[in-house]
Amino acid sequence: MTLNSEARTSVGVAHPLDPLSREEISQAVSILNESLAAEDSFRFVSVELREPSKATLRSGAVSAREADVVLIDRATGLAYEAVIDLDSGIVTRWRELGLGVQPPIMLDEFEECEVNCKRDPRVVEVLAGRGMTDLDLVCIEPWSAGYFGEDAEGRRLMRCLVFTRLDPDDNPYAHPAENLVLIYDLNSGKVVEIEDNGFVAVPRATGNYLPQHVGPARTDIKPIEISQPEGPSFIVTGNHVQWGNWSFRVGFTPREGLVLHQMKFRDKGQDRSVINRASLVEMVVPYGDPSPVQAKKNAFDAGEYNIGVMANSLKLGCDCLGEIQYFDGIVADSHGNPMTIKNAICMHEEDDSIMWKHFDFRNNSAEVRRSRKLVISFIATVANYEYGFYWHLYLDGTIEFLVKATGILSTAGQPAGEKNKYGQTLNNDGLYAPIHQHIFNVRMDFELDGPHNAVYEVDTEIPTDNPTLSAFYTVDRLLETEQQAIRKADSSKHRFWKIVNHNSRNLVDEPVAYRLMPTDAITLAAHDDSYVSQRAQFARNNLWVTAYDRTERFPAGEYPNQSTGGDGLPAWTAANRNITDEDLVVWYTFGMHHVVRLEDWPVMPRQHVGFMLQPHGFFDQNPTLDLPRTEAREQETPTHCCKRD
Ligand code: ABN
Ligand code: CU
Repeated sequence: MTLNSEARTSVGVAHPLDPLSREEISQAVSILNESLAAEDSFRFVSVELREPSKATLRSGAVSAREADVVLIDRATGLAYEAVIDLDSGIVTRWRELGLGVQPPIMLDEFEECEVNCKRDPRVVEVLAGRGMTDLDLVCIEPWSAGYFGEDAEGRRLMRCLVFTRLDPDDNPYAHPAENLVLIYDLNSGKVVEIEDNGFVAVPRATGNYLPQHVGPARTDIKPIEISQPEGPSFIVTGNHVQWGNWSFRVGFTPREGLVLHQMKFRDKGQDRSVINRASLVEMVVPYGDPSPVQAKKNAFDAGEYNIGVMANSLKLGCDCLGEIQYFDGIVADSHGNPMTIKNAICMHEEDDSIMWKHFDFRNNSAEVRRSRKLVISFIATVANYEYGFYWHLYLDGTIEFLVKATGILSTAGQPAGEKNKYGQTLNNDGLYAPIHQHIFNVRMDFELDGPHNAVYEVDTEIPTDNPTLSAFYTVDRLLETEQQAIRKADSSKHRFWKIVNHNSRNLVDEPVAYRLMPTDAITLAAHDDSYVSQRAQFARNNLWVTAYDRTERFPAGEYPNQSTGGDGLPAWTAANRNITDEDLVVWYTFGMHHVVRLEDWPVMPRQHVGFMLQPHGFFDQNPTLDLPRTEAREQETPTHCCKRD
């Protein structure tokens, strides 16, 4: 295919930013299988669209469809990056990554790892020593190995934790085999070491949440149906979405899951660019318990496991309610076969209370307009936890990103009856859940009215000359370089950050702007010298701003699995590039400081964290004045009685 963006759009589905189709994935894989990756020992970690450069997209020039492929040769332990030109069928780049660079863990490596661990007689023996004789009930959980000062000598390692079920639908996280770690090499398929840090009895008390365990469901919860008699207000053409004044393209990658491209807002008849590309690009979950096993739990669930590959197929009425538009996610399995995650992305509208209201008490009249949001989301299961990633677009130009965390705590065992200051005891049979954090990073390639933007930090200050003692005002400080823009939130200063375009002025001749409201602005609690802090430096600060470079995609580096640290944001910002009136990228770190509660067990009620981007002088006035009035209705007499005598 060599259609340009215009032509692709005109046929309705094909656009240079559309993810690779199943056919394109197969084509890229067969080109490699017939040439550089002909040996059986090759595995495909990811096959994804190589996005055209911004310059190509902007020019509307013909752009080749290209695939970025990451592979591993298990025989040698070496990993490779390849670029395939799908139009000409040529491998245009083939690069060996160097011994020790470990691409993300593949889905079928999970299963292989479990099977092979259970085949090892040494493992069988150590499990039996802890009372786990029924291997069908044992769950081997493949945690990423991380890096703790030891050279892995090119091995592709997992630190596998062990849990067991008491029966086939029992929750295994109630029964951790504490102090036991199986160190497994995914390339050789062998257990390389069994780390036994001392016997702790496996807790036996159950923690189940299925109806057969908790009993009959309550009957007082009546159905809620969302009805949109005239259908939803969005228009979907291929991967392009128009909703109210918003328009954007939906993308999906193995590493990030949902990606929003080319987000624009129509203002006075013109589509104004806001963000060119936005996605969740990394997360890290460090545990604060220094015990031998827990101290090494630091999953980078996006970069080490490819969180898009772990996306769920969403179900109407369960994961999403209303008039839903689904998008599939197409990825490759480790043999390069295309795999469709049906309904991986859900898009729908939600009523959102009032947008604005005023009651003019002098003439006794009220004007109200209702708000609604467009929700675009996906949910990934990363072993024990579920993460729902939700973009919310509002009619007034606000953008919100929320992560909803649910699923099951990662648990640990201690002697029954003991307590542990590093975690919450969950029962009296030795089960506890260590304190930990979930820290996320979102990458936003801002293009506010064009690519040349700048960022200010806005603090609220009290003037030194303050006779009334009541004065306060905001001070804008331009963050001129990458180093200046490594910042933490500061609620004592009511701090926020403002992305501006100096060349695009609003009604009062100020640069148009969006502001980033730094909510849930946590940073790493672990010591700066800790291994996890070295590897996840993005999580030491809330704000980073970099000069745009299409190769700078992931804040802990392209390959965080077993990384030793320093890659990604710390390396790029060491160049201290100018970020004033440049094409720039904003990276925001936020998250959930998870001090575990009893209520989080046995399955966690959803918690959410996130942040908001709001127009701040981007429009000349409230952009929702033209929203239609809605009909006031008489309350109908409830058909189902709500009164009790
Ligand atoms: N939640 C951490 C994790 C991810 C994948 C596999 C095991 C554990
Ligand atoms: Cu948690």
